[in-house]
Amino acid sequence: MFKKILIANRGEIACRIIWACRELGIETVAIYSEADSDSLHVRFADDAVCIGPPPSGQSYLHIPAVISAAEIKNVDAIHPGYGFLAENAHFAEVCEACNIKFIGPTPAAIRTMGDKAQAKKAMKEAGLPLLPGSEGVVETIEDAIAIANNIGYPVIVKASAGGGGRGMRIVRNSSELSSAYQTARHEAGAAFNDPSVYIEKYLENPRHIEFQILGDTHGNVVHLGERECSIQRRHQKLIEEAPSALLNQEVRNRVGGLVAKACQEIGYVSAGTIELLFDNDCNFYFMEMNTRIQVEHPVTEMITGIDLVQAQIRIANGEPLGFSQEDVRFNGHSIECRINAEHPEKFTPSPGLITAFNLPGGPGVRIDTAAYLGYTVPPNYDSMVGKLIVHSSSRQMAIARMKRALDVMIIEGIKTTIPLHRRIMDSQDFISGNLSTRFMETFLAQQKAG
Ligand code: MV4
Repeated sequence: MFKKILIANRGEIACRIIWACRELGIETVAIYSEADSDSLHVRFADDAVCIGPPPSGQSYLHIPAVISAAEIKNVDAIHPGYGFLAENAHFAEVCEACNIKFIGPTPAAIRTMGDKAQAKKAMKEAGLPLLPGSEGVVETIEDAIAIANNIGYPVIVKASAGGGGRGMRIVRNSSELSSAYQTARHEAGAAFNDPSVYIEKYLENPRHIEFQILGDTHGNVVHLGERECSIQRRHQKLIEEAPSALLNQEVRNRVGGLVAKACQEIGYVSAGTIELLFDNDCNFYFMEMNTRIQVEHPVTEMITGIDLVQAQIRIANGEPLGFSQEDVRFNGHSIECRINAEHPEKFTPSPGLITAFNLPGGPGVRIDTAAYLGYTVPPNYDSMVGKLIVHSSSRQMAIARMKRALDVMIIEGIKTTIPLHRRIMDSQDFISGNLSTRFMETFLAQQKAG
């Protein structure tokens, strides 16, 4: 097994990876920016290296600084967490070239899935259904018009180098297509240095449901069921749960089996997520594949009992999964609320000093956070300060557990999403499982109307 791992991240996920390493008997090295010297990941790691000033481009994203820290501390492997360098194929290659194991998939898999048009082609060949749309990138406006007319409106234009909702344009009729196509290309070129876009049929009220998979270096792939991620705002997820209220065991086994087979076919290694859109009739379509551990991974851990971060580390070490699909059992229901330091109405960041702090506990409550009383949330990074995760026997009981946990959760001095989560737990649409990617839009409009 690895002796020492460098964690190329910060915040709650850096702490989460340290916990996994500690249980496996692996030494940890934290890296941190000058804004993070008081962070818990620095305190809890066995060793820590300051790698640069607060802006992430000069610290957590600065490959020479990260690799230098790894070389100086003589680590065997690097865990990238999520965000930052987690889906940077070049970084994974640099690790390999330096004889440091990158804890994640191959650079080739990261590169393919990072190009969303290419990812769709690969997954179509591997057997996953796609929405009607362009086969790959749309090179000219004439092609765009022909494709849109062929599949019918509404359509959506997406940046191939984008993902997660960045660089998308919904087009409701042919008169809007030309300008949407041009704007999307322009935005993609500016944001990703790649103007490539593709087109697909736009689904009005889909659910965003994603399947967790694990693949090892011996060709074994299993799925760990789905996460319902429809509750999002500005493409930022707010609440995730497992399982989805939409899927029964037959659909779960069928779709999960298809997804695992596709990942096995492409030779996928490590933890990965297949993002699907579902309509209410359980028709589903492949959208994107994420090649990292995700923020919402705990809800899957809670219902399967499988430690996903430890699994990533064992897989990177060349170990076989050690269990098969039949061994994976789904138990109860789990919900995660993302606690962000942000203004409740404007959803703008609210960094600053935490002046009062109380975390819930008790049966079935899990907190993944790097925040504490007296901690100052820096303005330089993502506004998520922690995650509240609950597990119980049923969805209804999980909601009750989340409510009682939120009731005693106190984070003061900064504005957080805690009050918003309390209100969502009381909403009739949430309670009845009536979810779609439009949920937050409807919910916020209802709140405004009183
Ligand atoms: C879609 C879609 C409907 N139809 N694609 C958003 C995140 C990114 N992964 C892709 N996303 C979507 N893709 C088709 N063909 C709906 C979404 C979507 C969304 C779109 C507009 C505004 C808010 C949204 C929230 C979630 C998902």
